[in-house]
Amino acid sequence: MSLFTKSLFLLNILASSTDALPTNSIRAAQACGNTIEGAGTFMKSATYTFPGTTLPEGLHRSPDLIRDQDYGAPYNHIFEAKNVVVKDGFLNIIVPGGQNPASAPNQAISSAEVFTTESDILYASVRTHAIFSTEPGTCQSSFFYKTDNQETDIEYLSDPTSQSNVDGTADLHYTNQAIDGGDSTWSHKPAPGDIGTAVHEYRIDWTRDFTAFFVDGVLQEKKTENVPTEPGTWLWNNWSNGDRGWSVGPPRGDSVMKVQKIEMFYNTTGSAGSC
Ligand SMILES: *[C@@H]1O[C@H](CO)[C@@H](O)[C@H](O)[C@H]1NC(C)=O
Ligand SMILES: CC(=O)N[C@H]1CO[C@H](CO)[C@@H](O)[C@@H]1O
Repeated sequence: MSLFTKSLFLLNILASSTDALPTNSIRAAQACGNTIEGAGTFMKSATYTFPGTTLPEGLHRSPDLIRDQDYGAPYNHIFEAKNVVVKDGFLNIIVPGGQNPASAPNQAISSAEVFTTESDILYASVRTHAIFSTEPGTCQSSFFYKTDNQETDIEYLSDPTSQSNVDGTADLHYTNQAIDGGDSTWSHKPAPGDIGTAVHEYRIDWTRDFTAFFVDGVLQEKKTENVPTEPGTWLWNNWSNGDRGWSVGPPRGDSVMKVQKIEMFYNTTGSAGSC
């Protein structure tokens, strides 16, 4: 997928507006749908928590080998089921430390990804309550994906020396990938100081007109360009391919993205008549 679009981000940094958006208050359990202030009404919802040791129904582990080397990265990466572990109330999305990808099968860094069974999401408000790993050398994210040209992301680049962390600190990156092969709409902001120890809520609101990115209900960015228009899937992942322009890595120690809860309010192409 669009790794090297991302490496090119440095070349086309775009300023983005930060218009005030109302809060994250939700009028739930109405006759029909849930209304999110500023975003509109969503007909469907799902809440995922992680008691026990199995993934809740509705979420799956990805099995894919991603051939980043085709685009010039030092290594490939592979999403492996063993790196998705439900334990102690968290969904752990792991890139194991101490890997030697040069001698690994396919020169791939073992990584992890979870995706929704629902593959027909068209506009949503998705809130991920998580602790990100500050172990340098991965990209950890919550994102919507249909194709490389229909994608919106919140991503944490844990290595402060990534060329995309242009201010030298590990930032949160907010992106709508380019819908037309042109420039993506990308910006980044400082992450919470305790991103590696405390649960925060990372949220994307996606409507026909904009994407808006929030941390703990506070608007970080709102983007009206390159807003995806096609239905697709929501995903959470953690990966590394050694690219100094983006993920850097592989991480020395274990990188564990810990998700405590996911709340999704969304429409699908067919949800209009669902109540
Ligand atoms: C979701 O679907 C409902 C029913 O069609 C519609 O009224 C609403 O505007 C949609 N929400 C968004 C954010 O597009
Ligand atoms: C949000 C994000 O960066 N997601 C990436 C996860 O990994 C896939 C496969 O490498 C990329 O295509 C996504 O862009």
